[in-house]
Amino acid sequence: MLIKKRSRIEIPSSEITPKSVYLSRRHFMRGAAAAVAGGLLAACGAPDAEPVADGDGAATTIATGNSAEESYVLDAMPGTVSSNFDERGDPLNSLEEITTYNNYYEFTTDKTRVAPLAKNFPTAPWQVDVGGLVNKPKTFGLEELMAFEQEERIYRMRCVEGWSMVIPWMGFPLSKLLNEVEPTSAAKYVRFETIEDTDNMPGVRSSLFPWPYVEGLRLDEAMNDLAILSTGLYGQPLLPQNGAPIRLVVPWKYGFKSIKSIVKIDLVDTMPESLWMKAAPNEYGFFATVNPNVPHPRWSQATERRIGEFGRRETLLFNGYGDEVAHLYDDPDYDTTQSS
Ligand SMILES: Nc1nc2c(c(=O)[nH]1)N[C@H]1C(S)=C(S)[C@@H](COP(=O)(O)O)O[C@H]1N2
Ligand SMILES: [Mo]
Repeated sequence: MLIKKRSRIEIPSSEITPKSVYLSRRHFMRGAAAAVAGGLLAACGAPDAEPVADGDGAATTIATGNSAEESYVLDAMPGTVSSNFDERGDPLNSLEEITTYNNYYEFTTDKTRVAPLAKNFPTAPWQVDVGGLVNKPKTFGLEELMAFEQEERIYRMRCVEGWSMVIPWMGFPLSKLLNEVEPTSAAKYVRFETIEDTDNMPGVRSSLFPWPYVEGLRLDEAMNDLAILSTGLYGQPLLPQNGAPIRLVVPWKYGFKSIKSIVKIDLVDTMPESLWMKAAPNEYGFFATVNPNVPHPRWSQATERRIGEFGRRETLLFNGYGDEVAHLYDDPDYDTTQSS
C-alpha cells in the first residue's frame, strides 16, 4: 500500500475506510444475488446506507425498443446498488445529477442540454471492432459485451474543469476484453474511438473539433484492474448522455479520458493522439492523471466542486486511487507535466 503518497493529503482518520470494507464494496455484484449481497455489504460497511431502489423512468427509455440486443443489456442489470457511499465514505451522486449534467461534445458543449439532445440516439444494434496488434481481432456485438460478467464499481469522477461526482457504474474490466483478443508483444498502447454519427449527433457537424473523439491508454494502464468498460450505472443500462451502450471509465485520470460510445479499439505501438491533444496540445496531455499539484494552464487543480455540494473539496493525487495506480508511473518517461 502506498500510504506515504496518500498521507501528503491529510485524510482525517475518520474518513479512512478499512481496506477489507473497501475491497468488499468494490467487488462486482454477481448476477441475481446482487441485490441481497448489496444490502449486506451496505449494512456492515456503512450503517446508514440503504440500497438504492430502481431509478425512475430512466431505464424505461432504453427498454421501450425491445430489440433482442436491448434485452441482453437489461437482463444483465440488477437495478440496485450495493452502497450509497464510495470507499472513502463520500455519498453517491443522484441518478438525476449523473444523467442531466454531462460532457458529451458530439451533442453539445452545454452540459444541461446533452440529455435532451441525446434522448433518441440509437444505441442498439451496436458493434465494437477490436483489432490492431492482436492475435485474435474480434467484432463484439452487444450480446458478447454483456456476456462478460457485469460488476458494480463505485468510483469518483473528476472532470478537468474542476467538478466531480461519485458514480455507481456497472461494467467489466477492460483487461478481460483485451485478454480475449490477445495483444501481441508489439502492442504498447490502446486507442479508443467514439462513434461519429453525423445524423444523430448535432455537435459532430461542427468543425470546431477534430472528430471522431479519440482517447488512449498505455497498455499497462489499460490492464490495471480499475480500468473498466461500463455498460450501466445505478444497476441500469447506460443512457445515451453517459456514453451508451459502452464507455471507458478510468477513475484516476481526468474525466475526458473516459471516452463514451466506443465503436473501435485498436492495439498500437505508438502513443495515440487524442482529440484533446489535437485540439489544444498546450492544455491537454496523454496521461492526464488527476494531480492537484499541476495546474491547468488556465486554472488551479487543487480543489474541486462535488456536484450537489456547497463549497469545494481538496482534489486528491490520482483522484485518491494512488494505492492502485501510482506504481504505473514510477517509469521515468512519465511526464507529470502532461497531467492536465
Ligand atoms: N465521446 C466523448 N466522450 C467523452 C466526452 C465527450 O465529449 N465525448 N466528454 C468527456 C468528459 S470531459 C467527461 S468529464 C466525461 C463525462 O462523463 P459523464 O457525462 O458520463 O459524467 O465524459 C468524457 N467522455
Ligand atoms: Mo471533463
